[in-house]
Amino acid sequence: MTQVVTILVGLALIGFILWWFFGKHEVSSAAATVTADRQAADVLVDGGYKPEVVTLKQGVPATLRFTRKDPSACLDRVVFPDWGINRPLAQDKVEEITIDTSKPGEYEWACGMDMFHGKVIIK
Ligand SMILES: [Cu+2]
Repeated sequence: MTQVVTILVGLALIGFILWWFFGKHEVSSAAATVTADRQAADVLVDGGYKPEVVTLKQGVPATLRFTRKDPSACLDRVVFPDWGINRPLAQDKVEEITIDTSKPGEYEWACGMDMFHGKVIIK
């Protein structure tokens, strides 16, 4: 009997880990909306970044629209170290950041203190 319970608890735990991993991944990733010769994606800044991963098409001019809802000073800047971008985010305002999509790759962004992270994937 004890063994059965142990196995059930183990399976439940594995299920939970899979759900956590898969669910989180699914929620936090998004592709940009491509219209004619431009693409854009919205990122909500509220206790982190939603989505955390934005996929962009290579060669199509791109804009990321950051909207900060979070009142904490922690998230009041967004930094893209690869492109030398360091932009203040005013609360409840949309900050548009133009992204150079000429080179494919993965480019991380972070808050001003490097605590919260997001990523742009260009392909
Ligand atoms: Cu921070």
